[in-house]
Amino acid sequence: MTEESQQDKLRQHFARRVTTQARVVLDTWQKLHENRDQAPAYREELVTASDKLVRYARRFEMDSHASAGSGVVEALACWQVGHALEGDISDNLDQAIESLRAITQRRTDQGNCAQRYRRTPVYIALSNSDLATRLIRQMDFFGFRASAFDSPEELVEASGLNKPETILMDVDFGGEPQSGIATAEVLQKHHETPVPIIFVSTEDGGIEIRLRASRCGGEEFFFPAMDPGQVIEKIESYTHGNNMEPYRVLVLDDSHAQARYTETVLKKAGMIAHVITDPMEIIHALDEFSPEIIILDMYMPGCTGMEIARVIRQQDRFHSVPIIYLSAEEDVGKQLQAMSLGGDDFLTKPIDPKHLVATLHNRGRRARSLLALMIRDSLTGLYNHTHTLHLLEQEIVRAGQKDQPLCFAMLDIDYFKQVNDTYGHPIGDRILRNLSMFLKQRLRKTDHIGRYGGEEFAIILPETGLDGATQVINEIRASFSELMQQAGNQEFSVTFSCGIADWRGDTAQALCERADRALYTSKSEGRNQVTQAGS
Ligand code: GH3
Ligand code: MG
Repeated sequence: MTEESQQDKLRQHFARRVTTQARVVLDTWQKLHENRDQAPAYREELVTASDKLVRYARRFEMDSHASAGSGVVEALACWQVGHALEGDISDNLDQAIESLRAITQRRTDQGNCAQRYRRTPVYIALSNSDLATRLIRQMDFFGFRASAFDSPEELVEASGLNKPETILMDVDFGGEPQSGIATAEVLQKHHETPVPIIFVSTEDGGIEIRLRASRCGGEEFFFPAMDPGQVIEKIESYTHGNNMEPYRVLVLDDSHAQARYTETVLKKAGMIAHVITDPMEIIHALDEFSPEIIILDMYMPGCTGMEIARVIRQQDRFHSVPIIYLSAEEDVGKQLQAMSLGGDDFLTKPIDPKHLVATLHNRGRRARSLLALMIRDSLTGLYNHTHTLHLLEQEIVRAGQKDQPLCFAMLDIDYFKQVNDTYGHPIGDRILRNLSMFLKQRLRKTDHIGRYGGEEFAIILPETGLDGATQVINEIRASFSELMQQAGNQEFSVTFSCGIADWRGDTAQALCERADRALYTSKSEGRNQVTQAGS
C-alpha cells in the first residue's frame, strides 16, 4: 500500500468516527424532540454527546463538523439544568441541530429522493476496518444507517444511548478470545428485549461458543466466510419480522356485550378488530375490511354461524381465511358439524383471553404463510406474476373511481445471462434478491412490486403521474448501477432497463404492452435507461 493511500484510509477511518458521533448527537436530539415534555431528562446526554463530537472533529480536523458541533454546544449552554426547553433557547438549539444535520446527511439522504434512512441504526463491531467500511457503503445503498466502532466500550455506550436494530460483531471483537461475546452479554443487560446480533468468526468455535453466542442474542453465527450480501439479507429479514403488520380480525356476534369484549381483547393484543352484530352486514364487512381471520358466533337471530361460514366460503377470495367459532355450545357433535362446514377452530365461551389470542396468532401466522405461497415469488418475496396483474386491475379501478393518475413500470436486468455465465447461478439469484430489496427499500409502501418473470420486475405506482414515476425509477436505476455486487473477491456492477406507461383509461393488458414496448426501446437504445411509453 502506498503512503498516500494509507493516509487516505486513515482519514476515512477518522472521518467515520466523527460522523458516527454526529449521528449519536442527532439521534439523541431526535429522542428529545419526540418527548419534548421530558426534555430536561435528555439534556445531559445531549451535552455529553455534542462535547465529544467537537473534541473528535477538532482532533481529526473536520472543520465543518467542529463548527456545527460547537453551535450545538453553545445553544445547550444557554439551557439551564432542570428547565423546560422553550422560547429562544429552543429555537437556537433547533437551528444548530439543523446545521449539523445538513452536513452529516449524505447525498442520498436529501431532497425528495425515494430513499429514506430507517431511524434505528445498525452497529458494526469488526476488527477488520476495511471490511467494516465496505459494509457501511453497501448497507447505505439499502437504506441502512450503519456505524462502525473501534472498541467494546464505545459500542456499549452507543447501544445504551440508541438501541440498534442489529449488531454485526466479531466473536473476538476487542482483541481477546470471545471478548465480542462478552461485550454482547454486557450490552444486552441494558435492554428489555435483546438486540439481534450476527456473530462472525474466523474459527469454528464448536458448540460451547455457539451456545454462548446464541444465549446473548446471537441470531447467526457466520463461519468461516461472511459475504456482505448475505449479511444484508439477514438484517433485512430481522427488520421485516419486527415490522409485522397487525392481524385484521372480523368479529360477528349478535351480543353487543360479547362483541365489545372480544374487540377489547383483540385490541389489547395489538390486532385490528372490526365488529358487526348483524349477520346481514357480513358481505359488506368482508369487502370493506378484508379480514385475515373471522370470528363467528354460532347462534344468531335469522341464521347460524355455520350458514354464514358457507356463504363466506363461496367467495374465492375468502376461501382460505380462517374461521373461528366462538360459542357457548358444548355439544361436541354440534361442534364437529360446525367445523365440517368451513370452520377452522371452535372455542367455547367464556373464553380465556390468552387462549383466544394464542389461537388467533397461530391461525393468522399460518394463513399468512399459505397466502404468501399463493401470491408471492419464493426467491424474492415479491408478488408473483398473477398477483401483480390482479393488483394492477384493482388499482386501475381505484384510479378510475378517484380520478387519479397511475403508472406501471417494467424493469429488466441488463445482460443478466452474462452475469449467470460468469459468476454462477447462485450469484445471479442473489442479484435478483438484491434488486428486490433495493426496490422495496426505495419505493413507497403503497407501491406494488412484483417479479414478473425470470429477471423482469413490475412496479405499480398509484397516485403518480408519468414524470413523477420516471424521476423515482430513474433515481433508483442510477443508484442501483452504482451498487457493487460481490462474487467472492470480485466486484462488479449490474444495471437494469425500464419502460414506464401511465394509465390512460386502457385495460391492464394494454397498459402492460405499452410499458413493455418502452422497455424494449430502452434496451435497443443502449440499456441502463428509463423510457416513457407513448400512446
Ligand atoms: P438483456 O439485456 O437483453 O435483457 O439480456 P439478458 O442477458 O438479461 O437477457 P436474456 O433474456 O438473454 O437472459 C435472461 C437470463 O436470466 C437467462 C436466465 O438464465 C436468467 N434467469 C432467469 N431467471 C433466473 C433466476 O431465477 N435466477 C437466475 N440466476 N437467473 C435467471
Ligand atoms: Mg435481461
